[in-house]
Amino acid sequence: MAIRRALISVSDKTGIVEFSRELASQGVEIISTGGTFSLLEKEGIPVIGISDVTGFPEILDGRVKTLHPAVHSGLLAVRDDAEHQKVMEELGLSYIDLVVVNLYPFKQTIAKPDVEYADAIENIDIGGPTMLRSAAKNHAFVTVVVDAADYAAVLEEVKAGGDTTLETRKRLTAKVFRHTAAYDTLIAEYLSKQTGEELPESYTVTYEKVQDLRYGENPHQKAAFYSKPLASAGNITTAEQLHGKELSYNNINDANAALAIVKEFDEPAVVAVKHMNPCGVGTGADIHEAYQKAYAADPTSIFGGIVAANRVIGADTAELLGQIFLEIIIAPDFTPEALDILTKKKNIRLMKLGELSVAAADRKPELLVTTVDGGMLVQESDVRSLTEADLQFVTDRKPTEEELKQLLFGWKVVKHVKSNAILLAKNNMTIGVGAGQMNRVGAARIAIEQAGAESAGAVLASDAFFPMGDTVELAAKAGITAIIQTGGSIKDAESIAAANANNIAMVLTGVRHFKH
Ligand code: 93A
Repeated sequence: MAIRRALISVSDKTGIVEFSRELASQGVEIISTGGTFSLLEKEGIPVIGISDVTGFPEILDGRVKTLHPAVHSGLLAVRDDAEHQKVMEELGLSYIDLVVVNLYPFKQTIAKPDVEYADAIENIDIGGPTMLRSAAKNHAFVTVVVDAADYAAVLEEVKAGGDTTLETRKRLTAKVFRHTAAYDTLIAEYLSKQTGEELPESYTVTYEKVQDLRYGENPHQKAAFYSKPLASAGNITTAEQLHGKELSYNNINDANAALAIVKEFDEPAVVAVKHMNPCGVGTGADIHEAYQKAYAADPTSIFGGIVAANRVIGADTAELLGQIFLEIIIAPDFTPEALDILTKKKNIRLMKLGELSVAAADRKPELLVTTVDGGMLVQESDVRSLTEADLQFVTDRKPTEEELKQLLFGWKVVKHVKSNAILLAKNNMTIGVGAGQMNRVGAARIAIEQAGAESAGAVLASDAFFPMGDTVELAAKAGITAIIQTGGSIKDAESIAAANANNIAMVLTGVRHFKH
């Protein structure tokens, strides 16, 4: 078989003139719709108007152009079926062997900040997907192209043999259904948002590939990076890279973890992350002070880490940041002087986040997806924040004002530490982080050991309740003066008694922050 007739109807006209000209020169007859027809005709390419095929005008503002049996029988007829051949002949219908369609720009339309609902609706393509589906279903005979990136390969095959190979048509068909599925999913997601039907009740979200990654967590694992089409600003998916090598899988994951922590704070804050856990977090009167604390928290682990800040980075902080090896610095922005300093370092990646306009307490949960073999788990992200009013004071001694401040600081960070998590804080910085242990007292040991002499007078935060009094005893020995924990264990009384015996002020949150 050979490709004799093509129907070309594209919204995105990139590359279409060259492709059509080449097809025409191969003797392919071209049929086209309104805008595409005008363009091809203007360029001197022989082209037949769709109305000449359907015997019907393009009507209703173009809503009905190609939705006609003359088009769809031309696409769907089984070429080697005698009955089909007979019907086509009797009704004077012609075969269409190639369809080149890309759809109304629904995504680009809803991405406009001031998009009108009616405009979004008008950009739901009906005729385009219908043609794509007809052609794709009949790929035994028909070639269907939805992506300009495939023009060259199709042309090459047509030039070589007059037709595409079945293998190519199968590949293009799968692509069509991926494309129309994503197109419809985006419409569903947009409409669900308009009616307030939020995820995860109706899981329809589709992701778009941002890029293939060099590899995954390890070099032998293939990987790619996807983003949600309606992702809000201020995320790793929307951040702009100003300098440095391409981000790796681990970079993206770690930067995302660092951002989640820094967004907990409305005051200037800096977070250093290593392997998804915070190794140093500090807040201060300005970002410079916050960075000095995040660094001092653990000057060893920050090396090769990822630093996130919630304020613009200036020259003074850039000087300090430039003194150690960091994989990434991500911040709302960098001053020109800071950029001058940091771009001198070849191996650092600089990411501009844009303004973090949402206050920590007002953040809406995002959707978290974890796959399991054969399925997936979907949950809201943990954006619960806490104020003093939520706390239950359970010991003889109430925390001092300073202890309370440090307890709330520690609580914001411990939420982001892999469970079981114990974190020590003092002077608005983390001084010891025990992450990912199978028992709580083990996590406490790690945090206390890391803090060393600093643990005297520090506070302790635990991501969940204490099943025993042993962690409290350990804390008391290290000189810790206040503890924040979930509460609700049957052994609460034991922990509270241990705290009272050691003059420790303990507060319960009633909220748990497991992170497994
Ligand atoms: O309005 S439609 O849903 N109805 C149709 O019958 C139809 N036929 C093609 N949209 C339709 N198209 C779309 O028009 C194509 O998918 C393509 O995106 C666009 C090309 O229009 P024009 O050639 O007029 O620029």
